[in-house]
Amino acid sequence: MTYARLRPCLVAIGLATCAAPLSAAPVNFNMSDWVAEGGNWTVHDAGNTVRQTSNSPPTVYHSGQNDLFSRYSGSFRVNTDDDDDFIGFVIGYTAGDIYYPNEGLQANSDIDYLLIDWKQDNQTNATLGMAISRVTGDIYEIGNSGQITVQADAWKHDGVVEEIKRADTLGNMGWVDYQTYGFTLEYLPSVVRLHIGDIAALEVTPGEVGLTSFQAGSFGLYGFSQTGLEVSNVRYESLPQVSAAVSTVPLPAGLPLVIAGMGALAILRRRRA
Ligand SMILES: [Ca+2]
Ligand SMILES: [Ca+2]
Ligand SMILES: [Ca+2]
Repeated sequence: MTYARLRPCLVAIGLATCAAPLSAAPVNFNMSDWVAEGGNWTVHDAGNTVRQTSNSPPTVYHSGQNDLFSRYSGSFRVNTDDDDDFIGFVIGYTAGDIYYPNEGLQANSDIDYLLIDWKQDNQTNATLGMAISRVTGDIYEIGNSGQITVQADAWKHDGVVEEIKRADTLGNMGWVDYQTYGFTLEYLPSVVRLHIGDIAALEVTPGEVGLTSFQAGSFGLYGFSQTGLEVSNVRYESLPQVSAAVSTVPLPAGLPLVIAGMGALAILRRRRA
């Protein structure tokens, strides 16, 4: 191996990153096996499309797998002009984080995930636009009368729903009836990134949320008090797990000697200093 080929690996070790093509190619994700919690989620087109058709308390439809180190993309739309409430995504979600007593789930004691929600219009206690929040408690809310819903933490971004930041551009803009939006969402221990079409809507680090690292959990779709959400063509891609990747990069023969030589040089320099 020539030095020119060796060098990127040396740089990679120094920066704890590597340009090697370690991520899997994106694949279409059959959503038939995802997990519904609340709402009325139905699967169409052999798992290529899901719809949520209930004006319901907070509800999710999640992958049921660990989606840390992943990229999701796809499209969504609200297929009705009825109502003006919340759609969105959850990240780092664990089954039962929204506790539905009637569905036999057990209440989780350590709820902690991210919620990206998007409201179409202003309404009592709720602001139109997209935001990301850290959720640390059960946001299930019995009933859906105006009086109850508009007092819910997920409605107000209050209590167990701590709003972290509004989205760029979309933070003060509602979604549009019948409009199809493309999305790309990346979930890594060090960052969450969301693009809506060409808009870099959100980029959040754990430090902004009060964490040292984002945690394992599922990607999911979200609705609250809004019927007609349709999500299609979801593709999934696993991203390189950097620390593991670096440790498993095979060292070319001779490289350990190069590194040992560099270490000896450093010791000599320190002794001379
Ligand atoms: Ca509407
Ligand atoms: Ca409404
Ligand atoms: Ca509603």
